[in-house]
Amino acid sequence: MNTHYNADQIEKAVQQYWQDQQSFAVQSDPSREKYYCLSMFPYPSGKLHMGHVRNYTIGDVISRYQRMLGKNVLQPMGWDAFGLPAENAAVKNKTAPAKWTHENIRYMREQLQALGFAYDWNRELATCTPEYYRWEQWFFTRLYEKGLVYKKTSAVNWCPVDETVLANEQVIDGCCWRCDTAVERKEIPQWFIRITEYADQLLDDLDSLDGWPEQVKTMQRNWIGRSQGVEMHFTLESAVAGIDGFDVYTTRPDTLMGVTYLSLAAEHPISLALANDNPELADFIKTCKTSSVAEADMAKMEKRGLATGINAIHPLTGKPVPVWVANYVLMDYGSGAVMAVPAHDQRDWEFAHKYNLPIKQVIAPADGGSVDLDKEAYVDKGVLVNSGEFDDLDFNGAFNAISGVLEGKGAGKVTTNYRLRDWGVSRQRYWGAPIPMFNLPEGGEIPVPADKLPVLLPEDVEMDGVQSPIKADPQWRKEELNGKAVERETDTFDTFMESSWYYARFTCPDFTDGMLDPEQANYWLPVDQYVGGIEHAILHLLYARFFHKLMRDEGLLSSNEPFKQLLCQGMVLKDGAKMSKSKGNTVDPQ
Ligand code: ANZ
Repeated sequence: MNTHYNADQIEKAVQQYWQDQQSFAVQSDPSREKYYCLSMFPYPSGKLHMGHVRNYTIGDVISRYQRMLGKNVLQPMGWDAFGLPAENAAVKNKTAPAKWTHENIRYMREQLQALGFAYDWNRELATCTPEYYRWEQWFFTRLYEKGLVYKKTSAVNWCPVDETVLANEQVIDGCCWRCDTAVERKEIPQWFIRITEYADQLLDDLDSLDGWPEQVKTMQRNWIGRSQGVEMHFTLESAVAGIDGFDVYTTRPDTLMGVTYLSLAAEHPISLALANDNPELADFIKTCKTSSVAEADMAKMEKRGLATGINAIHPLTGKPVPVWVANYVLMDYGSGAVMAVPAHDQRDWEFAHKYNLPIKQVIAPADGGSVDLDKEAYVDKGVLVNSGEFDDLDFNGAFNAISGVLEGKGAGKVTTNYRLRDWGVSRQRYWGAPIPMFNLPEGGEIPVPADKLPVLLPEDVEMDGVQSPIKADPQWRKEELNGKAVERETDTFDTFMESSWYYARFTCPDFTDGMLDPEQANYWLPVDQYVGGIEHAILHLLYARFFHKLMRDEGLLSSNEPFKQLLCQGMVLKDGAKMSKSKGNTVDPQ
């Protein structure tokens, strides 16, 4: 007998045996207890790195353990195959993104096989294949028919020199990565899915996920950000272009007596109307547009504003309050306008200092302590002062009393608001699933009928590095419907679309009669153990939970949540930084 473990010989032989015996191929079997173990599938970037190896080893150990307990264990593997890196690599290496992607898949599959993971390779799928994305397209048209999909103009990063839309990661210090031109904000029509319709369910069902880390649930709760507040109406002293007033949304109605000015978003209809005969304001609105839409940039940008010269009437005191336009007010949150309380909101405090606006304290610490408003805003809840009949009330008392008075006057109502925005799924990139919509010559659009699906993405293309090949080709968009000329949508889906339902498709990857085979889906789902990186704690997991509920409501499966247990592995670091292909610091297991 050999005294040394000869990995090359032994592992090859054993792996060959597993392959011949189909050791890890599984079938649903209602007489046996099932166990579905899933590790997040990789983006086929070229080669595996040690981060993958760690992640997949954890999932493999769990799967083998459950198998030894006698369970019917499903452990599949596949490829999250659409995305921007393929386009960049294609330009650099003068090849087509499809070819590059398939070559990477071939290489990485060999690596995974050499590692000997117990996958059911018969279920392998790649999201860039029409067999996969056709069902995503079909599902989108179903959502459209249910009113869960809509089109809206929304801001993108725009490079005026390349005349192209840039992804957030293509904006470097506010400039285009390719030509270094300052990036502008541009409003273009884009498709959205109404995830906000499911906000309450997505929030409430977190309570049922006992097998999830508390930290991840907290991150999801904060991202959804349900808040109780008051929407109240401020009437303008004199109407602007027929608009007689506007609503503000506040979570702090207790501070209403401390309002010293009001702020509108640059894109607010009143701001736009006023700009028509106010060139200074028109200029200011324009500069607000030339900043990137990335959330991180929004948070740290300098607060700037401009007085409009008009006043609104305070709903309780009847006194005039000046109206400003400010760059830190977001048009798509609440109502795009805020009541500014510089004594108790830090952003308003900074703004008021900069522009010499009055700061009026209306909240004092409940314990009788003092506050120093020359240093910063006092943002905690406390008891009311300088607020007339409301003095001495605490937060809850004041919330109820003030919202009650406003409701009585018809000037406000208690509302629930979410930080969560609807999901913008349009991308102006090539390497993604085409959005299955026909644009009509007379305006408007209709979903691509089921018998014309899939809308195929051409794979044999040349990338010029600027325009998406399907946007550059006027022929591609041409199509006929019932003898009428229509145009195909040339935008593609956000790649989070594909990764939102792959776990379910693994239960029936070859099913051709529908997106899912409910029998298979209901046997295997939910996933018993999901393993992956903490960097997906918010978006991927939220979108997958959302898709699960959408598929449930379409009658494709019957559970409420996709992942029973969640294990977030730590991140494999190299010299203190995350090991990833994009950082160029990977260690290849080879
Ligand atoms: C007055 C006030 C006083 C506020 C105070 C806070 C503290 P959350 O909790 O995240 O929902 N706000 C409302 N709409 C906005 C918009 N479109 N852009 C920027 N800010 C906006 O935040 C709600 C608070 O965010 C609201 O409550 C409003 O400021 C601000 F001492 O109103 B507050």
